[in-house]
Amino acid sequence: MKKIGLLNGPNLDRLGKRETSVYGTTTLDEIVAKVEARADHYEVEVESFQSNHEGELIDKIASWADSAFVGLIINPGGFTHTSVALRDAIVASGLKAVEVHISNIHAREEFRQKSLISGVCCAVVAGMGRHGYVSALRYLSEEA
Ligand code: CA2
Repeated sequence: MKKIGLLNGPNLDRLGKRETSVYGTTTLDEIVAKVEARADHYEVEVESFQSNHEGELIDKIASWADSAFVGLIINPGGFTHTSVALRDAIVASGLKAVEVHISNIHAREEFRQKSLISGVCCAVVAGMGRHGYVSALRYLSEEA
């Protein structure tokens, strides 16, 4: 069975608790549960990991690459706009990656409109809320 990693970066563990007007009321646990349920339907295996620490996210990408994962769904959170290291980790992993943002980063502050991650992903979903994760899963389950 294809293995796909679901990676969420800093502060996404706070989803549904604060800033609900921007990020909605769905918690990260609910998003992960939804993705896992769809994974059964698409007959792929999903492993989820969230961290507020850049190095832990990088280590997880490398460990998934070493464990024969084929795809990566990544919401890098604030690291989207700052992390060359995370970008390099995605390239080094060889994983087919889809970048997901809950909000439409292109309709927000100027500093959010630039992603260091998009250029090393095969697709980007922004502004679809929790649905973006499920769309990314569907794509990777067929294409990765
Ligand atoms: O729209 C997205 O998914 C973001 O990746 C979310 C990041 C933000 O830095 C990116 O520019 C866009 C921030 C996630 C923080 O989420 C919170 C949720 C609840 C309370 C506080 C933060």
